[in-house]
Parts: sequence; structure tokens; C-alpha cells
Amino acid sequence: MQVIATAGHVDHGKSALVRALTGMEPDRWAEERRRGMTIDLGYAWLTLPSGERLAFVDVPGHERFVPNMLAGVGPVPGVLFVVAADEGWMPQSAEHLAVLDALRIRHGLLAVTRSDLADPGPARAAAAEQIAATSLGKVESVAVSAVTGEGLADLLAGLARMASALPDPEPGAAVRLWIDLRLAPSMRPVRVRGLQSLGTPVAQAHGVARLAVNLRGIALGSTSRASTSRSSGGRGGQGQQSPGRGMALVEAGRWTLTDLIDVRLSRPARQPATTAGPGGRGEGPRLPRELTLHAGSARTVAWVRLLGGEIARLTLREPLPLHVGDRVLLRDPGAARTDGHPAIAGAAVLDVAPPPLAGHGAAAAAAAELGTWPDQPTAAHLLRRHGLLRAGALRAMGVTEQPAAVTGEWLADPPRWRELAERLADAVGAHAASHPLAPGLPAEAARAAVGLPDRRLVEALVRPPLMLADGVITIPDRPGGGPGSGLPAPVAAAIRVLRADLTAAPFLAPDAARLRELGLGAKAIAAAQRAGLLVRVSDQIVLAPDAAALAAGVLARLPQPFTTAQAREALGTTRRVAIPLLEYLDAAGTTERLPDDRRRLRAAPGK
Ligand SMILES: Nc1nc2c(ncn2[C@@H]2O[C@H](COP(=O)(O)OP(=O)(O)OP(=O)(O)O)[C@@H](O)[C@H]2O)c(=O)[nH]1
Ligand SMILES: [Mg+2]
Repeated sequence: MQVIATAGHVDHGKSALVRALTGMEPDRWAEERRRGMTIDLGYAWLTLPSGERLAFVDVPGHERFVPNMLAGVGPVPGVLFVVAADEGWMPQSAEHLAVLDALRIRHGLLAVTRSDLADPGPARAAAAEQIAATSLGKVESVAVSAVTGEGLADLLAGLARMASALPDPEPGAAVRLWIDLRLAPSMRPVRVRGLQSLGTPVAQAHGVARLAVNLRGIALGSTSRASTSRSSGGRGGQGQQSPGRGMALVEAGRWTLTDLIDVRLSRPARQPATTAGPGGRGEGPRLPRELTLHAGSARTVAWVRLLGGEIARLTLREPLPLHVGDRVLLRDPGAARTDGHPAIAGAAVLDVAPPPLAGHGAAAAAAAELGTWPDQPTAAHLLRRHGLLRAGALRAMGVTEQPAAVTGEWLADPPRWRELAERLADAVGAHAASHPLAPGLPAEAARAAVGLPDRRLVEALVRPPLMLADGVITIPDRPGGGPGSGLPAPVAAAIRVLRADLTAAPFLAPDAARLRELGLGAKAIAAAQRAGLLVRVSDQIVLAPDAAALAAGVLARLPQPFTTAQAREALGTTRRVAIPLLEYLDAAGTTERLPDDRRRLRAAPGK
């Protein structure tokens, strides 16, 4: 199924043409038939000779009902543009064309109606020229009469050609069903009982399709007047379940509900450039601060802040489900159309969760960055701007590519990730310098210091020379002893004295009295140990780091196996040190304790 919309000036025969083509009545409301004018969207369809079905959204042409027209054309890929032979190009012809252009609709067909009343030639030529200057480009045109039926067969053939040229819907695309009648509430989960398309029950539907959805447990809203375009929705409407136009059924997790977006404004192709607003650099459009934003069948108030160039930040009165790359319309409902240029601008949504603009120059910097983006930003663009994003958030922004995660579901911009690793190393180094006796920087403190949103990111950022153990990040192989050991000067001095003692008598570990004398408490000893200046052999015994290797050399010269007393004597120490040292060597696999309590050296590896 394909869906196209009508467009054109009031009374030019849009509805009559749809009626003649489909045999269905697009003006559904008694008031419309009484007034002979379309007020709200009308729906009809036909089956093409190929068997494919083509649905029409018939829009009102009257200037007063432009918001309803906008609700109808939003997601539609093609359009049947109507101009009357006897009236020719008119103001709403131009306004509707500007809307189609702002939405970048690329497929169209021109019908010159009421050709039984006048020569269709001049109207056809004028319309074709206007249309050619827009995103629709050169279109086929057919002169028709809904009264005599002349030209209808040609028109049908043209519609079939256009339908076959429309882009194929992408089957995996996220579902967003804009509501244009009276159905479905805001963001509350709903259960779908059944689908109908063009009057027929269906199991599935693809792409841009018209669909009636039967929802379980949702009270239908009252049958509001056709011209009522929107019940009060948005924030205030979260709890109200009376459904209305402008709300949408959306696939869970695939959309960002947002009231703040960054966009690129684009004037219609045929509108000459105007001078820039304040802060612009010559190219930017001039816009009022408050506009009506139309997206799908929704409309809301948008407050405009120009950031620079064609980039603007929009604050929406109600949040809408949007993707990056969406096209939205901005309209100034109060603006008089002075020179035939409708007060309509299109905009490409570049970011649906933009970061706050903090500080001097932030707006200009954002404009400079976003100015380089295409209308359809990629994962790389968004990651560069946001630094870190959860995969789910990126998907909800409308990006389907999934870059590799740095941890869990976190994605990172590679340069930002390297920078964060450096900042973490700096934070750990700074902490070690200011807290030399602390065991290291706790991971949670590191998370806060680097400004990361998740502890797991800290863990993923720890890489040599950093080490994470017991929830604490350290730099274990900082060169010991010399400057940079990170020890406070008095501790470093005391350790130097202790090391001198141990150089003279490597196995005479300092006793408690000596440590007291040197002013070395448990924390200082632990810090010296982490700095690689001491080795703890047991709770009470500390030696120089090379003590174990020295001891192995001494013990190798003893007859094997040897007793504890022989070892103590050879090492020149006391039982207080010898016993823990031998146990330490046993544990290290340097010595082996035999059942008779004697020991022997194990063969060194490689021997
Ligand atoms: N003679 C003649 N009259 C036509 C033709 N098509 C439409 N009309 C008449 O033109 C008038 C307007 O037609 P509609 O189809 O309502 O026009 P519309 O474009 O839908 O108008 P709005 O929806 O209000 O914008 C009606 O009186 C129609 O009967 C045609 O091909 N020939
Ligand atoms: Mg009509």
C-alpha cells in the first residue's frame, strides 16, 4: 500500500477528484457537505491495475485549515497536486507547495482539474513552473474533469507510475503511528487487539500506511468536531486518556520523547535568502521567537533560539516522539503573507537530546559543530557531540547502526574515551600526591572526579599503569624510593634510614621499638610497601624487597636439607625473623619444608 495526499488551493476540485477516482466520499462530515468545503482530513482509496492499493489523504485547501492540512501531509511520500484550469495558480497553491518543499517530498503528480470549464494550458504551465523549483522537481501533469470524467484514465495511469516510483518502506524501521482521527492516548503502554487497513483486517502493515488500530482497554474519545485538531495533550495530558490527534502510537524504546531539539532550518528552495537574525553569519533565516511546530499530525508551540548560521534550538511546549533526521515544519500562524512567500520553514532535526549550552560561546560552538552535520546524523556525529551514550539512548534517537560498546551498553566517542582515560590517570596521580598514605583512589571518588555517569565506565577506563583492586585505583609500579614515590618527605627519610639498616644487615628486620623511633606507623609502612620500598614477610616483619633473593643465595650454600637453626645462623638473624622468613620462602616456592621440619631449596626454574 502507498499513501499520497492531495494539495492545492481551496475549491480547486481536490475532493471531487478523489471522489471521482475512488468512488468514496472524502468529505465525511455533514458540515463539510453543507458548506461544500473540506474542513478536516478525508480518507479514500482505490486498487490500481497492478493490484496495489493506493490511499488518499484529502486535505482542506482553505487558509484557515492549514493546520489540518499539515497534519495530513507529514509522513506522506507522494502528492497529487491540484490546480483548477479556470483559476490557475493561487495563494494556497503556493502555501501548500511550500509545505511539500519544506518536508522535502519528492514524488508528485499535477492534476489540472475543472478542465471542462477552461483551457487547462495556462494553469498547467504556471503550476509546472512553480513545482519544478521545489523538492518535487519536474512532475507529470494531466488535465482532468471530475464532472465529465475526461482524463481520469490518464490520471490513474500516472498515479500508478508514481506509486511504483515511491521508495520501498524499510521493514525494520521504528513504528510511529501519528493519530489523525480519534484514538489512543499518550505514552501509556497499550495492547493491540487488531489492525485494519483501508477497511480490511490485516496481520501486518509496512512503511507509510494508513492503519486503524484496535486497542484493548482504551476508552474512545468523544466524536469531536472535525475541525477540532487536538485535545489537550502533552505534559498536562499524560494522565488523561481521552485520545486525540497529534498523539502517536510508538514502538517502545525506539523513540525519544523530547521537548528540546536542535535543528537545521531550511527555507523553501524557491524563497530568496534573507538577511541573518542577530548573531547569524549572513545565511541564517529570520524567524520570530515563537512558532508553531508541526511534526506528523502533531503541532505544538516552539520557542526558537538561533544558535548561529541555520542552526537553532527549539523548546517545545509539549514533548513529541522524534528521531534525528526527522523533518518538521515551522509556521508563523500570525504572519501576513505579504509577498506571496508563505511563512513556512522546514527543519531537519539534528539532536533530540541536546546538551545544555553552558557558558560564553557555547551557542556559537554548538552551531559550528552542528553546521557540519548532514540532515541525517550518524552514530559517529552523535557520539562526538555527547561523548558517551547508552546504546538504548542512541537507538531511541533514531540511529540504527550500533558501534561497539566500551562496557555494558555504553558507547563512547574514541577521542573522548582516550581523554577520559588521561583524566582518570591524572585524578589518581593527584590523589596519590595529596594522600600519599591512602591505598589509592576509590573507584566511586574517581567516577565523581572524572564526571562519569556510571561506575562501570571507571572500571573500563583503568588500564596500565593504573590498577584496580578492592574498589581502589592505584599506580603500583611508580618508581620507588626516589622522587615520585609519593611519600611525604619525613616518611621517605625514615624509610631511607630503615633501608640503610637493612643494607648493613639484610635479615635483621626492625622491631617495634626501632619503627617507633623512626616514626613509622602501620600506614607509613603500608605506603612504603605499595611504593615498592619494603616487603612485608609477616605481620610483624618487614625487609627490603631483595631480601627473599638474598636469602635464597645464602641458603643455597648450606648442605641440603638444612634445619631452621642452620638457616638462622647462616642468615645472621634471630628466630623472630628466621621462622617467618622461611615460611615466606616456603609459600613463594623457594624452599620446601620436609616432614621432619628440615627444609631444602627447590630447583630454581630453568635449572
Ligand atoms: N465543472 C467542474 N466542476 C468541478 C470539477 N471539480 C470540482 N468541481 C467543483 O468545484 C467545487 C469545489 O470542488 P471541491 O472538490 O470541493 O474542491 P476542493 O479542492 O476539495 O476544496 P476544499 O477542500 O475546500 O479546499 C465544487 O463545487 C465542485 O463541484 C470539475 O472537474 N469540473
Ligand atoms: Mg475538498
